[in-house]
Amino acid sequence: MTAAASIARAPVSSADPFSDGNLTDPYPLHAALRDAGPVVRLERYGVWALARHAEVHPALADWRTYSSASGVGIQDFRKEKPWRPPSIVLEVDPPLHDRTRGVMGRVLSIAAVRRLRETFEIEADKLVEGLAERGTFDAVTDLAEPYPLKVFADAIGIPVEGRENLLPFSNMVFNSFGPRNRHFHEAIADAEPVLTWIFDQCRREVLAPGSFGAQMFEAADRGEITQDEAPILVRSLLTAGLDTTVNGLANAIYAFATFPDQWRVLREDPSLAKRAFDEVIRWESPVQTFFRTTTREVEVDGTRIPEGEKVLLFLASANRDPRRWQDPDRVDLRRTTHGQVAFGNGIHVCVGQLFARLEAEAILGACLKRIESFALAGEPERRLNNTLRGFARLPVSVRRLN
Ligand code: QZP
Repeated sequence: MTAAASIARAPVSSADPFSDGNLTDPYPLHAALRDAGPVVRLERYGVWALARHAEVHPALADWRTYSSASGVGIQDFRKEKPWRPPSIVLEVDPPLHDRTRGVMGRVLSIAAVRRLRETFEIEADKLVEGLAERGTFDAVTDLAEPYPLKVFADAIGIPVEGRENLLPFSNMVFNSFGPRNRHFHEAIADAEPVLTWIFDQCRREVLAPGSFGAQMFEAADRGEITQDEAPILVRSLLTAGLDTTVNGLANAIYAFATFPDQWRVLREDPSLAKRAFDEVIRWESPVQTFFRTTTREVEVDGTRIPEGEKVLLFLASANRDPRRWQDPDRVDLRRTTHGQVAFGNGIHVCVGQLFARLEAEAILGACLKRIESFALAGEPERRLNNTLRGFARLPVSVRRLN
């Protein structure tokens, strides 16, 4: 079968998933793509879309067919120079992937969670206590941003000074996975000082002893990676570990302000706190989409995708696919979230997810002790990004317990 014939066979959409309209409210597009078929050709970009859970979940697990080595953005590294030097854990396949992934996994381990849990909880309590006292605050700028920028940046081991560069940096990287639209160009408009600062924080001399960052260099000392690779893995922590959890935490507060009955459910049964975050990120996935590249011609439920093609995986759409989830647009802490793909699936599944969960549990736990209910206190303001879904502003008011 030729490429031309296969293109004719898949339904075609002229939609732009990265338009302001679709970034503001992606769910009608997701439904249309799912309903169009198991694979849809996005003619505007010359890429293929998978939007149903039945296709997204197994595609994520099939790294041989759906490669990351050509980049997980719309850019094909074999045809264009990558916007940034590629990640040696994200933008790579086995066997190269496995050595660096092993180092990351050992650093971000359960043992590390045990070591840091108390610190993360103390910081969450301090922050939430002040906010509960105030009663009205911005869940983004007063809570979801400062918390990871304190606890996770401390854990990585970078100095406090200059941390205001971290979110602008991840805003660049997460926009760079999409097309060269306004969001990308605005994000990189003043990139140079930000990139210089980030590069500087990846050096051994600035990283606190015992920190995640320092441990990358210790892994190099043991010969698990090269000395040149250690700073690149520190960069991965700084890129992937902040803005993702910022949006996850903001989306969690938004969920409980939107579904106040679910906060009552959680208050009645705090043991649901672990599952609560999974359900929130199923419902409003911080990482909405990313790409893979086919290594061979592949048949997806009767439709062929040629070799060497970019495939856009709609994680957020799979997470709300009514073929997979009952009443998918509702937050329901009692549902089983098994199979949700907000952290991905397969060998690239989020390596930092234990820490994302720890942060969410610490914040929700601190809120459970002090907050009876959340309500929106103004119009939320979205922050549009080619990959991330979240807010620039989220005004909320809380009713304090007792
Ligand atoms: C970003 C890196 C959802 C992912 C695309 C998040 C991500 C993971 C890893 C890196 C960056 O290694 O730089």
